[in-house]
Amino acid sequence: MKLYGTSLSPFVRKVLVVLAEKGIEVRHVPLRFHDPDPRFRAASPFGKIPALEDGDFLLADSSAIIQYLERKHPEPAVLPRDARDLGRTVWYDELGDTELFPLLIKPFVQRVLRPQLMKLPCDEAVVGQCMAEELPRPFDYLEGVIDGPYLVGGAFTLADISVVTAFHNLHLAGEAVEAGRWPRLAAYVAGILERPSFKAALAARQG
Ligand SMILES: N[C@@H](CCC(=O)N[C@@H](CS)C(=O)NCC(=O)O)C(=O)O
Repeated sequence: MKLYGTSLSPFVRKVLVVLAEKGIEVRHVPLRFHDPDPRFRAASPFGKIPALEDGDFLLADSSAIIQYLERKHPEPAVLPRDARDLGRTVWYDELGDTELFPLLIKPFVQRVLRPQLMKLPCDEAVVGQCMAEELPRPFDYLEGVIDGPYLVGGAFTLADISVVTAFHNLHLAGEAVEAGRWPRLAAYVAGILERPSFKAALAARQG
């Protein structure tokens, strides 16, 4: 099995965490998005990362890949069996992908990607606005729903993976959740990032 995509991507990291949780052996190919590699482009028609190659089966999109891996390697489960817990897990997966990612990635784009990869200047005003005006709304929401180490059903699930994955990019940009203002969220994120599967994903190759 081959996984395409640098571990700097929060979406690739989601899949790396699931592979580690399930103990699935994988060959990690840490290419960047829009790489011209023909097998990668066959798996990911729009050039986005991650993409998976499992024999003759090709698949893109972190959530699609994780659904596939869960069905093929059911234990340990990252998707709950209970109907309500499953629905809430999918909700948090969407929240991570579509609400948190676009905001948590902004400081990383400005302070890491633009200067180091694009040779463009960082716009600190974008970072300041994101931290002061944009992230407080989802942070307030998460502070209100967190009441333990996991988001759904008292167990580690895709909900935790998807919500926490992009916080690592926030940290790489030198920012973090202000623990005085959002104590539950800060403790929750720190706890999830300490899991061995997350540590393995964070240590995976970037390029
Ligand atoms: N819904 C996709 C999103 C993947 C995605 O947007 N990945 C970014 C890298 S973090 C990418 O490839 N961007 C290139 C593009 O948008 O064309 C998933 O869950 O895998």
